[in-house]
Amino acid sequence: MKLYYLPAACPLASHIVLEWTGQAYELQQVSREALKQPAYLALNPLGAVPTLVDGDFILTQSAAILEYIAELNPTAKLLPETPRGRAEVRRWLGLCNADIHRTFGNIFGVQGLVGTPEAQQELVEKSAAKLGTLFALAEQQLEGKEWIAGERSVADPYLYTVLRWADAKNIDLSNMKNLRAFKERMEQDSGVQAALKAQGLN
Ligand SMILES: N[C@@H](CCC(=O)N[C@@H](CS)C(=O)NCC(=O)O)C(=O)O
Repeated sequence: MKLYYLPAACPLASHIVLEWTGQAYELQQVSREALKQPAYLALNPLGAVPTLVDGDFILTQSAAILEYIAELNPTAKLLPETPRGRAEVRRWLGLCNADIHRTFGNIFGVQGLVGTPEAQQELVEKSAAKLGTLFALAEQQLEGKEWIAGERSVADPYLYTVLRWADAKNIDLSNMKNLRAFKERMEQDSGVQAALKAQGLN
C-alpha cells in the first residue's frame, strides 16, 4: 500500500492512521509540479493528494482513504462497529474534511480565488472567523473527552492536521483549551511522531 503526499497537507491524517494500524506501507512524496503532470493525474484526476494505491486499487479522497484503511485493519479499532458509532466518527470527520478543510482552502488559495488585495484580505478575514466558529464545535465536543468521537478513530488525525494549519495560519484558538490539550496529546503519540518525522515536520 502506497500513500502519495505533500508534507503537512491533508494526507498527514491518512499517514497517521497507517501508523496506527501497525502494518507496513510505502510513502511517496509528490512535488506541487508533479501533481499536475499526466503521470500523477492518471492516479488522481484532481491533481491533489492524498492518493492511496493498494495493488490494482487506486483510491482518492481523504474520507474514503481513512475509512478504507480502518476497515482493512479492524483490530486497530479506528471505526466503531455500531451504525451510531460509525455515524459519530463520520460527523466529526465531515466537520474536518468538508467544513474546516474547505474553509482553509479559501486562505491557502486566496490568490487564485479573488483579485484585489482588499478582496483577498476580506476573504481571509471572513474565512478565519468561520474557522473560529467551526473549531468551537470541536472544542465543545472535546469537553471531558480524549478523542473527538469519544473513542480513538480516523477523525482524530484529521482534526490534528487542521489544528496544525490553524497554528501555521495564526488562527487564534488560544481560548480553546480542549483543542490545545488534544493537539498536545496527539503530539505525545508515537504514531503521530513517526508520521511527522517521516514528513520532515519535527
Ligand atoms: N477533497 C480532497 C481534497 C484534497 C486536497 O485539497 N488536497 C490538497 C492538499 S491538503 C492538495 O493536494 N493541494 C494541491 C493542489 O490542489 O494543487 C480530499 O479530501 O482528499
